[in-house]
Amino acid sequence: MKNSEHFLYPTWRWFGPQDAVSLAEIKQTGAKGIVTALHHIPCGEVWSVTEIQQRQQLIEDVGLDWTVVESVNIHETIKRGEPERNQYIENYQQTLRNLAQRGIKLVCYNFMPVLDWTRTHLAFPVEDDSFALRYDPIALAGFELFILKREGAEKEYSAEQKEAAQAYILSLTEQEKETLQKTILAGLPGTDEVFSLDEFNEHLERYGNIDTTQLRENLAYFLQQIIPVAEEVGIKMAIHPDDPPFPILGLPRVVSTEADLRFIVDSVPSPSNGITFCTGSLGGRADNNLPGMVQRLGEHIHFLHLRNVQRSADGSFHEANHLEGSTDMVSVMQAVIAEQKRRVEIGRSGVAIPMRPDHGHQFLFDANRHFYPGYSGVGRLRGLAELRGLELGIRRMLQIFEK
Ligand code: CS2
Ligand code: MN
Repeated sequence: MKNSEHFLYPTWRWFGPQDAVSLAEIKQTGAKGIVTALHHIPCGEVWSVTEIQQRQQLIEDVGLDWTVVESVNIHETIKRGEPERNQYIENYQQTLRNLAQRGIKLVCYNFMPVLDWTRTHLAFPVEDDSFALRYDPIALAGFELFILKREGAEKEYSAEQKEAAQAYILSLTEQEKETLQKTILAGLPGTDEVFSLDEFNEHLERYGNIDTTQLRENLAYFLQQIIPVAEEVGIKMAIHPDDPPFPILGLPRVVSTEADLRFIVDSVPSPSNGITFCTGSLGGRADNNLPGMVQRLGEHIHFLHLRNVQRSADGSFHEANHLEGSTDMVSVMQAVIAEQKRRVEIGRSGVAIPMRPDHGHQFLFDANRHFYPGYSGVGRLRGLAELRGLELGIRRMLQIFEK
């Protein structure tokens, strides 16, 4: 095996032909693989072999490959455990079979109710005058209590928190309030759709009876139906953690901690039942020890999202540069390389784990184009370059497959 085959496989998320970064440009970033999905197909429908093949062809035409599907999204009826879920699970199984037929064998997904990742600010200026994504619990509480007016929310906050949230909302102009609402209620990555307050409230109502235990059961049910099919066709499933990694807006979360991830991999033990290790999402909690989690859960990691967050004492965090912030990226990378070494030693496949820089700041020329939040060009280019440099440096120091 050539040593280069041991390196992490550099990938880049691309949202399809309408993405502001073209495939030809991605080719120049150092990425070799593309992470994408058929974002135009409504959640829950089967992805046909023809559609998959067409998208794959676009990618292969420029000399890249479609390495990871992120994501085949999970229909809300599956998350809520409703009778209609069985049809949607069948569709999901069929999509997996169709992907496998085209040789696409790695599928990322998440199990967050209603919303994907959630932030309160999309253009938070950081020290170097670039812009980052930010999560501020006071702003979220302000939205929840005084704009959304979610029933029962007031019981979840202390008097002090309510006061701070109210003061925050009162300090905003009408336009700033609207921006906050739009930011929190943004739909799935790869769309510009935003839920209205009514739509969102309707979604929340449907989760009225679903607590953490129930959501976890619904995830286990999904895995029991999906993993055997994935295993049969050689697909590896990789669950993405919650972002932020704690319950928000009254919605339960079950993929936030080491114990959650352990429950998931143990619920249906299989090489096909794995993890997307997203340091940015998991890093939103101070009690997640990320290098330790890589050491202990390493064998289940099929896909890496590397990015950093800077947590503050008030519970807020913003996305820091990839090698800065609260997560010790050097230790994470060291733990990842140790896991790769272990795979080589036991003769296991999947050594070149696909890795992407996940989000990036808006830097330099990024202001000239419309990117989906977090998915800037220069910002991610910098992240990928830094991460690959870090990887090479650690390999050289430890003399692990570096030449
Ligand atoms: C992203 C994910 O925020 C992130 O870390 O990588 O939100 C991703 O868009 C999906 O949630 C994965 O299913
Ligand atoms: Mn991620």
